[in-house]
Amino acid sequence: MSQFSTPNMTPILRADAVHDPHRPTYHYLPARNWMNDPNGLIYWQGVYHLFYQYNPNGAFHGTIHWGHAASRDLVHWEDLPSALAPSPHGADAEGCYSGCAIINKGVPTFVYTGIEPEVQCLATSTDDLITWDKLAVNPVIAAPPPELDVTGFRDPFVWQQDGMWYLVLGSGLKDIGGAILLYSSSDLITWEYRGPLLVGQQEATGTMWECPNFFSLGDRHMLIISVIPDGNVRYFIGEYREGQLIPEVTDVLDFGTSFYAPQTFLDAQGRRIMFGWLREERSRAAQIAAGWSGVQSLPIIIEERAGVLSLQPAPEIELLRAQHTPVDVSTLHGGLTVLSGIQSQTLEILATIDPTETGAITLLIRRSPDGNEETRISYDASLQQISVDRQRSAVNVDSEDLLVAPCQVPTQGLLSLRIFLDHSVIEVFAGVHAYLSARIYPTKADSLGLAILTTTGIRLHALDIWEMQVLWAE
Ligand code: DQQ
Repeated sequence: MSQFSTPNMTPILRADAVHDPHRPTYHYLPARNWMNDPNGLIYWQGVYHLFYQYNPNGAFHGTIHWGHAASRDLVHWEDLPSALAPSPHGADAEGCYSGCAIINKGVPTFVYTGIEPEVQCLATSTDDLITWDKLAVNPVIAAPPPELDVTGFRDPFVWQQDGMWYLVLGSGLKDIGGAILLYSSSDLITWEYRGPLLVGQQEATGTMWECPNFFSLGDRHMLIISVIPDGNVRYFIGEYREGQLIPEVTDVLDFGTSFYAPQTFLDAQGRRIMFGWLREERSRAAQIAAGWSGVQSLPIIIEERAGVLSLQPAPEIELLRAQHTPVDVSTLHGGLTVLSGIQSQTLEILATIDPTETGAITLLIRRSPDGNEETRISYDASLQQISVDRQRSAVNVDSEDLLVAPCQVPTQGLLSLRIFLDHSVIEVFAGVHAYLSARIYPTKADSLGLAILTTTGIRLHALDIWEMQVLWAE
C-alpha cells in the first residue's frame, strides 16, 4: 500500500531486477533504466523527496525525465511516477536537465534546465509533489548574458535571502575556465544577472562547472561543483561578499571515481544533506544488458565541526543494520584473519581505531575463497591515508587502479573507518571528512567473503560488522 501516491496510481514493481549480483539493494535506484543526477531534493510536510535524472527508455542517457521517490526516513524509499517529461515543442523538448526544488509562497516549485539550447524553466505542483505543471512563461532565463562566451549554462540552484530569490548556474567562460553565474529575482520569473560568483582557471579546475550548490556553512559559504572534463566533484569554502565567493579552501570532495553531480538540501532539523550520483564503472553495453544504470549515494550530512568540514553518513542508515558481528579485536595480532562466518555483499564495517602514527588495517571484501578476487580497503596511519585497491576486484579485468584519500590522524579521540558495501557499490568514510566511493563488479558467485589484515602498530579499539537489510523484496 503506497504511503505517498494517490489511490488510483499503478504501483511500480521491481520484480524484474532479481538475480543481478551487481544491483545494489540498500542504496536507492529506480526499478529499471538509467538514472543520473539527484534533482529537486526537498523535505516537505514530513517527507523526503528525491527526484533524479531518468531515462524511461533504457539504461543509457537520453530522453531525460525527472524520476521521483519519497521517504519518511531517508533510507526506505517508495517509487513514484516521473515528475517531469520533455514537452514536445517546449523549452525542454530535448530533455529536462538538472535543477532544484523550492517552496515559493507555499507552492512547491522546480527550477530546472531545458535543453537545446540550455535555458531555465519553472514547474509547480499543487498535489504534494506528484504532478507538475510547467509555466507558460518558460523559459524564464532564455539565454546566457550576451557579454559572456559560455561553455555551458545549466543546473540552477536557488535560495531565498532577505525577500529576494538568488540562483546560481553552472557555466564556463571560453578559454578561461569553469564559472558559476549569479542571478537574482523578486518573483522567480524575471531574473537579473548579477555577475560571476566564482571563475576558475581551466588548467587547474576545468572548463565547465556543472551542478552548483551554494549555501552557508558555519560563518563561511560553501560552493560544490562538478567538474568537466575531470569528472570529479570539488568544493570551495570562503567568504560570500557582494555577490562573489572569496575562496579560502578548495579541494576534491570525493576521492573516488564514481560520485558525481551531488545535490544538497536542508531538512526540518536544519541538517545539510547531500546525495550524489554513483556512476557505473562498467561498459555501456554491460549497463544496457543489465537494464539499469546509476545509483544514489547514501545520504551524507555536511557540517562544519570546529572549523573543519565534516562529511558523515546520515544516522538513519543505522536503521538498515541487520545481523551484527562484533569482532574480538584482541584476537587480531597482525596477519590475515578470515571471518568465515560472514558471506555477504551488503555490509557495513565500522573500525574504531586509536590514533597512532604507525600500522595499517585492511578489510578484504567481496573475497573469493581462494583470494583470487577481492577488493582491499585500507587505513594506513603512517601514510595518513585511506585507499581502495581494485586491482583484483574482478578477475577478468586487469586494473592498476588504486584510489587514495588523505586521512589525518586525529589529535584527540578515536578515528572511525566506516565502509559500506552494497553489491557493486563501495562508500568509505574515514575520520572527519575523508569520503571515497567506488564501483566494483566481481565475477565469481562465491566472492562473498571478508577478511582482515592488520600490521604492527595499529591499535583497534573496536570492529563491528553488520549485514544490511534488503530494501526491496524484489
Ligand atoms: N547531468 C545533467 C545536466 C548536468 C549533468 C544531464 C551532470 O543537467 O549538467 O542529465 O551529470
